[in-house]
Amino acid sequence: MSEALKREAAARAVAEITSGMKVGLGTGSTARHFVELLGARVAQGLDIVGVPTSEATARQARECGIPLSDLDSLDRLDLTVDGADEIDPSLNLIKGGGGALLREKIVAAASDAMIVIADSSKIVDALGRFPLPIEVNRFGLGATRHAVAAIMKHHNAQGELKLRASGNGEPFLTDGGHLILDAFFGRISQPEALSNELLDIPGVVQHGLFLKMCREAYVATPNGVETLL
Ligand code: ABF
Repeated sequence: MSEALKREAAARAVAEITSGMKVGLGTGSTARHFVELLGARVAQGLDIVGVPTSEATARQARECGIPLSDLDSLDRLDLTVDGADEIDPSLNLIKGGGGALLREKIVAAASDAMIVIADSSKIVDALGRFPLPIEVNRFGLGATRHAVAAIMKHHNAQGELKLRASGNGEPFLTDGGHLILDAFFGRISQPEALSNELLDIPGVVQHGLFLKMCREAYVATPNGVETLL
């Protein structure tokens, strides 16, 4: 989908931001548009503070002149605006294709509301076509991988479990210094059970299923931006 559509979804979300708000700033190419457009509003006098969900977003937000804070100084945020890799009809999400899922989930959970911005390619009937990112500790990787594979089998996963690599072939490292396993399910029929089972594995730091966290999604189509509730 085109950058223009992502930008339209982002612009719809920027219209929700008013002075005085504490705003979680998402990560990814759609969220980049949001941060850029928000920065333009700040330059015009919008008085907000942003909490970034990644080092990349923090850098961009600083360049755009958005005042930043963190969840040590602020307990709660009004709103987080972020992208997603998949959105199901209940607004459950897969996130983490960009590798920022842990901070994205911490920031979204500390927010009174989460708005997702996306183009219509992210809409699915059921989650799982996009590989589920699972952030894991480096220690005990083999045992964690074995435990995740067993859960995948139990959930009838149709594909493999892969350690994510970065461009140079080395393992991808998250901002928190963890690794990511990408789990190809094909279709996730019991997302809540899967979420709980994954979080029961000691080496799993967090996973990319965002269940019942998204209040609404602004989805850009060639015919305009639709709001999904
Ligand atoms: C973040 O960026 C991630 O959770 C998700 O993986 C990704 C979506 O990226 P894009 O907007 O570039 O498709 O929101």
